[in-house]
Amino acid sequence: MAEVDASVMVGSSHTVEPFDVQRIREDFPILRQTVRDKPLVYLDNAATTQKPQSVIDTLLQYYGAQNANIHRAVYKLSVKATALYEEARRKVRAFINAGRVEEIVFTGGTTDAINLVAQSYVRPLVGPGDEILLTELEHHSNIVPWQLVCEQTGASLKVVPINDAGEVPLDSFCELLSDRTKFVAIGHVSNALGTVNPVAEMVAAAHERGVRVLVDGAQGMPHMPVDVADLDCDFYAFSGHKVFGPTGVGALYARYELLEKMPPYRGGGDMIKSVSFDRTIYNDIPYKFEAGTPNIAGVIGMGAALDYVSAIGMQRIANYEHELLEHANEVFASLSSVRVIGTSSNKASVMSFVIENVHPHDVGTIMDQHGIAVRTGHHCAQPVMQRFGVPATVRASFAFYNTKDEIDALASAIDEVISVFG
Ligand code: C6P
Repeated sequence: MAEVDASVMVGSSHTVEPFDVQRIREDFPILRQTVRDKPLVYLDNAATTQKPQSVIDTLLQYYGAQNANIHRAVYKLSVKATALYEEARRKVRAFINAGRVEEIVFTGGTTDAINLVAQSYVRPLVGPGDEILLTELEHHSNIVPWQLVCEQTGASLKVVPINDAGEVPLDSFCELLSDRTKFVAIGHVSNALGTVNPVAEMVAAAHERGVRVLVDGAQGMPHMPVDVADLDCDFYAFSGHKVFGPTGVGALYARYELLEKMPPYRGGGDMIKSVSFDRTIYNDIPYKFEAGTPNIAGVIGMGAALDYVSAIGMQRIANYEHELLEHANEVFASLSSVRVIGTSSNKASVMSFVIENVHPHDVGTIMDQHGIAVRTGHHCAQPVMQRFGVPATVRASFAFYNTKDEIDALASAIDEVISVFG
């Protein structure tokens, strides 16, 4: 199993070691490959992140030596698999500083977690005349579940507009909070633009009116320390695959007292204490919300991923990524015909851009010729594209294993695009 450099193992607040990105890259086997005889430059981290060897080894170890169903049997293998699964829950709790382990529900990812809250908490809460408040920055996963609730209940959506920098001004948010607002759902970090929302302030403003808040943390978790106690949010949703773990798994943090009162979202095995045709008694939280055999390997692998980034230190990751973003800002400033979309001063490491008279998909194809992986399209955030009057952008999203050289390679490829189409 690849080990993290001893200098990296030191906690973020104690270390004086420089961020050794070359050493860190060695932990990610996929980064060693070439694409069209060029080194892979993977800049699509907002879509999904690559996996360190320790996560890959954890999955191999699980399927090779530990696989059994959980919570169901007394034999040794099942007891072991159950222990590993529950250990991962404790890791998630500690990672986001939730108060209790019962507040962590494993889900299929962010989308699944948001749908759980929409159907189990918000649907019974709202009716005609009530409003659910979102922002114009949201990913479709934090829009469509609320539209479904509105169709089901007669409630309506209110949307806080973004400004030209791609930010949600706090005063605009506060203006739209009203007596009709029954729930708020906001993204921590925009996947399309990288904007970091002032989530703690937004939560505080909503709480002043007694309104509960869900934070879509899909893009927050990979880039910065997340402390749900500091944010004071009521729900926080994230995906394992965006934090260097497996796909198809994630978690929902929800306040204990809310989870206790919420009805189950799905019925099936493991979410019950007893079943008869007359009466079913549901299991305790969080199991009440984990019907059926879960993604056991995925959960355990996600725990290994959180161990990996914790060993580096989330604050060190945030600092290094900020350096990358500053470098990208400098490099992009010298590129003609490029319009960066999303220019907030508080951004995670995302560069979304368009090149004059060139369709983003053509840009993506030329990038691919250089071994550079970027996402082109609407990024599942069509309202953001509509706001800026573009059908699509090119999005380069950086992780802590990316380098300034890779950003320079991106800039050279952009230069080539401009000369080819110019
Ligand atoms: N964004 C992107 O390329 P899932 O698919 O459930 O793991 O995550 C959904 C999701 C929810 N919220 C935000 C802010 C997101 O960025 C995403 C996933 C990917 O930007 C795939 S569309």
